[in-house]
Order: sequence, then C-alpha cells, then structure tokens
Amino acid sequence: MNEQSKTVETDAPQMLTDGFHLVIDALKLNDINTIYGVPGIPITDFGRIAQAEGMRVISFRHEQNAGNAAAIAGYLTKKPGICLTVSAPGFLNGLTALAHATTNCWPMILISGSSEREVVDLQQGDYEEMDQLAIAKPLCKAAYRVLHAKDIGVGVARAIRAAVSGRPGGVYLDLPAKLFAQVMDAEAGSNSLIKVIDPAPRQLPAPDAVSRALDLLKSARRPLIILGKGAAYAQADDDIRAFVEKSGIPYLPMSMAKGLLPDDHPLSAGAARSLVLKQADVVMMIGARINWLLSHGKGKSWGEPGSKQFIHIDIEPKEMDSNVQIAAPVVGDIGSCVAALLDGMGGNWATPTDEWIEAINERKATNLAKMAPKLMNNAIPMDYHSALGALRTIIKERPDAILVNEGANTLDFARSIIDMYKPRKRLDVGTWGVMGIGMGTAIAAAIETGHPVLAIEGDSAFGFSGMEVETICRYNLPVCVVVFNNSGIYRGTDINPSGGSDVATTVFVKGARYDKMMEAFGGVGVNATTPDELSRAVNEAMDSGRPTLVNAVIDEQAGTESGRIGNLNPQSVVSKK
Ligand SMILES: Cc1ncc(C[n+]2csc(CCOP(=O)(O)OP(=O)(O)O)c2C)c(N)n1
Ligand SMILES: [Mg+2]
Repeated sequence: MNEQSKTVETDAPQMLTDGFHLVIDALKLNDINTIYGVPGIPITDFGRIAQAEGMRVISFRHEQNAGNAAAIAGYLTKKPGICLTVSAPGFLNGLTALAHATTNCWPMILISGSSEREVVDLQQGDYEEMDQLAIAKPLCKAAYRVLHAKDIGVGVARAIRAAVSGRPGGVYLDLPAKLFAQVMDAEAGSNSLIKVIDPAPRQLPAPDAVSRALDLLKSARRPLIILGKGAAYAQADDDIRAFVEKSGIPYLPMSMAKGLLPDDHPLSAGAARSLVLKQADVVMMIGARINWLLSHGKGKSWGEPGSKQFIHIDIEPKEMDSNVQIAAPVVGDIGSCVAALLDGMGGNWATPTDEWIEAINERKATNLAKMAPKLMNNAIPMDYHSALGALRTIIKERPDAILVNEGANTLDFARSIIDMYKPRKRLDVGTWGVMGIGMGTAIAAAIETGHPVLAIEGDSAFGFSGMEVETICRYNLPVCVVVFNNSGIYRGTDINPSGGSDVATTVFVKGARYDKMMEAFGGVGVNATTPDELSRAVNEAMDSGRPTLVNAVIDEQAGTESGRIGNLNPQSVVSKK
C-alpha cells in the first residue's frame, strides 16, 4: 500500500480524488481538451466525467474512426490527439489508427482501458483479456502502463513528451480498470500532476551542416525544393515561404504540403512534376521522406542515375541515407533549420537561371492548357475531371475550407486538379494510402478548426467509415461529403471471370444512393448527375454548414486500376496466360 492511500484510511473525512479525475486533470493541465472515442467498460464513466469537467468528448461509432480523428487532430494542432477505447477489441480497433499516426509522424495518444493485470498475466480468461501493452509496443513510438493513481501525472507527461518531441508519433497509454477507481488525497493527487514544460524542444541544426547545404544549393544549376507534410506540420509557414521566395527555387509540394505555399504560386512546379524530378541536379527535401511516394529517389522518374545530389532536412537523423546518399544532411526541427538557412543565405543570393525557370513554366503552361477543357466538359455521366472541375472552383472561393480526400482515382485526380491556397487544408490518406480515414478526419477537422469541411470520397473509401455520418449529424458538424459513385473500386465495370452469379470483386451495387444515408440521420442528401447540380449542392452545404452528403454519379468506366499507382500491382506471367 502506498503512502497516500494510507493517509486516506487514517484521516477521513477529507477531500479525495480518484484515477478518473486525475487522468482528466492531467490532460487538462496540459491543454488537452478534446477526446475522440467509443464508450464501454471500463471507460464509460471516464468519458462522462471528462464531459462533466468541461472536456469535449466526441463519441464515434467505431474506434478506428475515432483514432483517425485523433491522429489528424495531432497533425493540425501539434498537440497529441487523444483516442479513448475499451479493452481488447476496442483497443485493437484503435490500434490501426495509432500505427497510422506513427507512420505519418503525427502526435497521438491512444488511451485504452484494460482488464485485471493479475488475471491477464495468468491468462485466466478475464473479460476482454489481452496483453495490450505488449501488442501496442511495436506499432507505436512509446507505450506505457500506469498501475497507481499517484503515477498518473508521470504517465500522462511521458506520453505527451513521447508523442510530440523529436519526430512525433503515436503513444499507447494502458490504464487498467482498477486504476480509475483508486482514490487518494486530493491535494497529494493534484501535486502529483505534471505540467510538461517545453514538450517539443527545438532542435537546432549544426552550423556546418547548414553551410554545407547552402554551398551545395548555391552550386546547383537546376535546383528543386520538395516540401513534405513534415514541413506543413512544423507551422513555420512564413519562414518556409520566405526561404522559397528568397532562393527563387521551384518547389514541389507532396500531397499534404499542398497549400503550404499557394498552388498558384509562380515557383510551384506541381504542374511540371515529371520534368523537375527528371532534370533537377540538386534536390532539397524539407520534411519529406524519400520513400515509395518519391520512387525511393531512384529509377526512371528521377532521370539519369547519379544525376542528382540531395539535401535533406529532417528532425530524425536515422532518416538520412534511407534510400539514396544524402550529400548534405541537415538534422533539426524544420522551423529551426529553415530559419538557419534563411539566416545563412545572406543578402545577395543568386536565384536559379532563367533557362531552368522557363523550361518549368513552359511545361506547366502546356499541362494546364491540356487540363482546362477536360475540367469544363459536361458529359453525362460525369467523369473525374468534370466533377472535380466544379469542386475546384468551390475550394478556390473558400481557401479556409478543409479538403479531406480518399479513394484511388478520386484521390489522385483530386490531388492534381484541386489547388490549395493555405497550409494544412488538404488532409488525405497519408504515407500508407489508407482507405477509411475519411469521416474521422472530416469530423476532427471540423471540431479542431471550426472551418467548413469538404470530404471528397471514392465510394469504396467512404464505405470504410460511412457510419460516422450519424456522428456528423449528431454533433451537427459543417461537413459536406461528396461520394464519387462509380459503383466500385477503381471502376464499376469488372465482370466475374468465372461467369458465375457473384459480381466481380471490385464491383458494388449499381445505382446506389449514398445520399439516403445522410438523410436517415436528419442531414441533407442530394443526388447529383451533372457538374451544375454538384456545384449547387456543395455550395449550399458549404454556406449553410449543414451536414450534407452528395451522391455524385461518376462514369463507371472513367477510372483506372489503382488510380496512378497501378504499376505497384504484382504481375505474374502465369495469371496473364
Ligand atoms: C485499409 C485499406 N484497405 C484496402 C486498400 C486498397 N484500396 C486502395 S484504393 C481502394 C478503393 C478505391 O476505390 P474508390 O474509393 O471507390 O475510388 P475510385 O478509384 O473508384 O475513385 C482500396 C480498397 C487500402 N488502400 N487501404
Ligand atoms: Mg469507386
């Protein structure tokens, strides 16, 4: 028995607190005021008390969606997003999102109640028995368990630090049922809590690393900057823009870095992606990892082998040389690194040659001119271009709105067609290309920012989290979901090769009306078959803030297998026969 619980026995009546309140107080002390979760044993009362204590507690229909909400809340706020679940199955449902947050380097804490340690460890068959801590460990950045109420302050502080410091990621916090009911002296409890000072300390880059990078950049004839979502996460928006503009170097935004500088910025090379990747001689990565999304820095898309040198800015030293040699590693937090680079540039930085800039501008103009008529077409049913052409205008007119996007073709076309104008407004499937982030992301985006949200969803993608339209209606959130309904995964036209009565594996019910799902819960449902109808419905939703779902009927044949990454499908000579 510990000190404080002894006092409780000998010194009643006195002010007491318990595990429930201590966890809530510890979170609030650290400015964490929102919880995303699903109730049940042993955390139902925890949610109730948190709500009573003034926290925003958003209840979902499935933990994975709550977890995805917490993950994106972490990305948007630089504070750990909190997901709260029950034991075993609820924990496992939330775990996918925790792994997703870790992979994307977003701070998140999954708090799960767990069953009795003594019973779990002897495998005696407890209610929802599972050794959750052991299972979580390999899937997140850190995992902790708190057994005593007096340790809650430390447990929460460690979880917060682990989530946000260095390269951010997911943290698991295991809270056994017994902990919540433990009581202790209220004052001792309050004194045991920790307000985390400087949870994500700046990490300054070494001065010689900064000058090495600047020297290499200066020597370039065809320099390129690639901005990743790590750069967007850093919230160093002004310095990043100043660095790009002062250097005069064209930049390429990765998907979620779109809008960090507006997509119509003269230095954006987004519409000349293949040209700049091929031809650049020095490439500076800012908060972007060289992974599958950049073809690992090699291969055809990167031009002649050995034709480039890389500068890499990242907070994680282990990231350097992950796929190709990094000639100039700059390790530190993005904000400090970019500030140091700006500082080191001096007053007379020579911007890149006209030849390089003109080549890029020419390619941009050609590609944009090719795209323009496609966006205006009025064919029925709509194709991806005409439907997205309508939505593109809506985002242009509302640069503060948040765009959530998932699917295959629906994702790839929307990414290239819809320009973003402000940082952290485009939220999508992230590093793994996960289907199912849609509704959790949309809900958290609305809750955390208060801005209207437009979620552009493939019909398959939407299905992974579709039940959360009830959550959207329940909290009356300004979310407009547009389902790109092409009756299937990639396309709606596949045929069962056996000729049997089951439909093909990629095909859904024809003529489905997803809009009725929103109507079932009191929201607005619209069926749109033309760009005009689509435009009208979405404009109205974005202006009214009413929960809306637009079923956008898309040509079943318009998509391609796996969107733009069909080349990643394994091909066997046997199956081709
Ligand atoms: C969790 C998860 N399961 C499965 C997949 C495989 N997958 C990739 S895209 C996709 C759905 C694509 O269809 P849809 O969302 O309708 O977009 P479309 O191409 O038809 O526009 C699926 C199932 C995935 N990426 N993530
Ligand atoms: Mg589809």
